[in-house]
Amino acid sequence: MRTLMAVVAMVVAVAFVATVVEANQCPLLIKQLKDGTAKISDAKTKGEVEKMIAEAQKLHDEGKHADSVKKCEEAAKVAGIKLEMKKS
Ligand SMILES: [Cu+2]
Repeated sequence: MRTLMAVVAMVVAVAFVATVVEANQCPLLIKQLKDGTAKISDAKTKGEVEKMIAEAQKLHDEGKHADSVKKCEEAAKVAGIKLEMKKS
């Protein structure tokens, strides 16, 4: 019983840390995207990327961090930006 509780506590702790790391990841990626977008000269691409950044921000605000990171990766691809992921 004692072992089971220790395992449960461990799993909860790991899940908690993972969530915090993910939650911190999005603003970091969004910042990189915003900095990179400033250098895009093509107005159409720029608008598209800005829209995706806004969506990523919204997903992050809603707590959907994994989706937000995915959206950031998509935006980076369109923008031609290489994102630096935070190492956990
Ligand atoms: Cu987030």
